[in-house]
Amino acid sequence: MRSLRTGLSLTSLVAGLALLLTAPAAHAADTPLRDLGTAKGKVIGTAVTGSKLTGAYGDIAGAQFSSLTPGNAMKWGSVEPTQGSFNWTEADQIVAFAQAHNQQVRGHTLVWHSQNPSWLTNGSWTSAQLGTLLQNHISTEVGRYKGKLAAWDVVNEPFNEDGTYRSTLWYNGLGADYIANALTWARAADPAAKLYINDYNVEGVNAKSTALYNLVKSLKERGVPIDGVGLQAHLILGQVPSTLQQNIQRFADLGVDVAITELDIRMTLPSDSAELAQQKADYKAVTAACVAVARCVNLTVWGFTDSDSWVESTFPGQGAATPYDANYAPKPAYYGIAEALGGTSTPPPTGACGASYSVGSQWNTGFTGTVTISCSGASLSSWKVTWTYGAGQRITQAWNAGCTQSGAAVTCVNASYNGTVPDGGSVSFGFNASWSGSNPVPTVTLG
Ligand code: G2I
Repeated sequence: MRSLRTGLSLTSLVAGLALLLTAPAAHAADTPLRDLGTAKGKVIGTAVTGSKLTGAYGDIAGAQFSSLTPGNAMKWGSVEPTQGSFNWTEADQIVAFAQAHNQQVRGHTLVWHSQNPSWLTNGSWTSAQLGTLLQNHISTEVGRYKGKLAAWDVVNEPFNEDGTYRSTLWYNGLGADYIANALTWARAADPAAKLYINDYNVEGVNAKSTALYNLVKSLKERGVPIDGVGLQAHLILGQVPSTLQQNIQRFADLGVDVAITELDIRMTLPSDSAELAQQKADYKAVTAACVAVARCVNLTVWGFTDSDSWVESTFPGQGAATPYDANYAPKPAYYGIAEALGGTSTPPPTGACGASYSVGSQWNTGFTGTVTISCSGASLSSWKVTWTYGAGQRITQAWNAGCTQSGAAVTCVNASYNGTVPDGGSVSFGFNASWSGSNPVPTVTLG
């Protein structure tokens, strides 16, 4: 398994590297975020969609992160769409992927007001029936993954902005002690999993985070099992709370772990280089706040690529909230995280366009490749990318570009429809090629 991981790391290392004209080799030795995190005692995670865990998405998820959170797959509506009829397919797939890549899994989430099955929300239940349903749900799901998950977001989003309890199926039906009971049932089903309460807008010191603080304090005083708080951190560009580190510290001082569980930082589209630079600073500030507090154990992004983020469909005109763009090129935000974790790599310079080359799937005689042209602080109206193969590889087919090969020299130019690369944007093309013996990654040149 170790050698498998090494192989995947290499592939996605390449996928994640922008070999820019102005700094060609500086990124080749970039250390994956998960390894930078390990050196700081932090687990670095991402939310994932199970069906996407192949190709470049799977390579990056496996190589860069040491923790996975199913974005939707473990929610009640996903696992028990019809009462008594369970679907664990995607959740199991994510757990298996994590095990194969030596990653933790954060279970998300057991008790929430959203994404519940309609049979549950439309039913009319007595308080006793509701309690039994919840206990069985927790026992069944936590029990299924007993010993396999590092943590569970047991209760999600229990508070209103003013710190009062949110009016939900659970609060209305069971009273505030649904939280203590859920934690107790989860502990019984998997004593090894760390049990969290998770919420949003609790990153800084405010009425909501103070309500969470008071709840955790009283749960601990009562001996209710609570191991951590999750600060979701769905943030807006330029608005990292100034009290973030102080807030993390006050929870740590209560004797619980803290995780940044759903970090993303959204901006007004289309993104430009100034926004991307601010986003880098914001990601760096959040990561640094976690690094500064020993009990901040996990920093998880809510999707690592802009192609797998909830933001654009939820906030019209907003997006680009994650550390990789939609073509899997690392954005300045990626380097913000890396730098706060002590990474020494030089991020792509601003005011430049560059091209990166990555190998996607590879079989015994062939492989699929992707080249991404990205611009930051500059733009293009047409492009040409060239490289020289060092081991006899031959392009057999290309799409979204016109490619020719003469001897070892490959030249690819834009198609009629994708010559424009805007500031802060990127364009990708793909190809199939043959190889034998070895398949080293060539240095690509844009120009
Ligand atoms: O809303 C952002 C997050 C806030 N904190 C709790 C998280 O669990 C929540 O995640 C999001 C998922 O990232 C979205 O993917 O939760 C949303 C639902 O509240 C998820 O959106 C749903 C869509 O609403 C459904 O239409 C869709 O079928 O995703 C489903 C699966 O793709």
